[in-house]
Amino acid sequence: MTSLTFTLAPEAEEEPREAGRLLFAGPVTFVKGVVAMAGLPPADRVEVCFAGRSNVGKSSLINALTGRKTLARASNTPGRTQEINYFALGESRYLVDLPGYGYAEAPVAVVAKWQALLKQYLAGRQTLRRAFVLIDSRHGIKAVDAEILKLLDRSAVTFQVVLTKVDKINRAEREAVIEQVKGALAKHPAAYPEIVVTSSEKGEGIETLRAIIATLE
Ligand SMILES: Nc1nc2c(ncn2[C@@H]2O[C@H](COP(=O)(O)OP(=O)(O)OP(=O)(O)O)[C@@H](O)[C@H]2O)c(=O)[nH]1
Ligand SMILES: [Mg+2]
Repeated sequence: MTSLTFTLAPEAEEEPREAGRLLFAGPVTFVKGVVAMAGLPPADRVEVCFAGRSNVGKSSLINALTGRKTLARASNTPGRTQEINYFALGESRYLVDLPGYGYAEAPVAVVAKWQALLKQYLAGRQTLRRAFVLIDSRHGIKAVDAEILKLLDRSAVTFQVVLTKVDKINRAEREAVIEQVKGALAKHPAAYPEIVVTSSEKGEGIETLRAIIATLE
């Protein structure tokens, strides 16, 4: 039963695909890195964020979407993004690169500070239209992810799962992780019913995601 509720996001139709292409071909600028809620820019436009465990590929996905290799800092060192980074897509949207959760190697006080900020942000940003929750396709949804999903449920923020790094797995593994995610999402009222499968490396799913972001109001 549950697996009927969730589907893979279909490829975008021509019109939203074109809207997405145009939006992301336009100017993209780094606005600021925020370390406290008071530093958030005015909530004056549609905002989407990219949340996920440390190293899942949030910054890489933003770079792939915008076609700019080094806009968001991506790295091999987990926990690299330690601020809430705001990027403006033209004048109409903010893309928000969040610090990763579930990263335990940094000093405890530092981790506690940025995890608290992450939670405040996810629960309290009025203009946040959708939280993309990135899940590494090699690992599926883990306990730390489920915790964030519960927070999003409580905050009534619609979230959409984006599987990352699918270039690293084979067909059978892909099907298995999709089934695992579908099952896990059934427990979450705030889950958007379509899962997006992506590879920032190969470009899979990027057009679809651009179209989704372009058509949010
Ligand atoms: N093969 C492959 N590697 C990827 C992909 N996306 C990201 N990576 C790699 O995964 C590592 C982490 O990527 P980041 O984009 O920095 O991850 P992040 O989620 O922003 O990490 P934090 O900011 O530390 O939370 C980097 O070495 C990337 O090159 C992908 O689609 N395919
Ligand atoms: Mg990052």
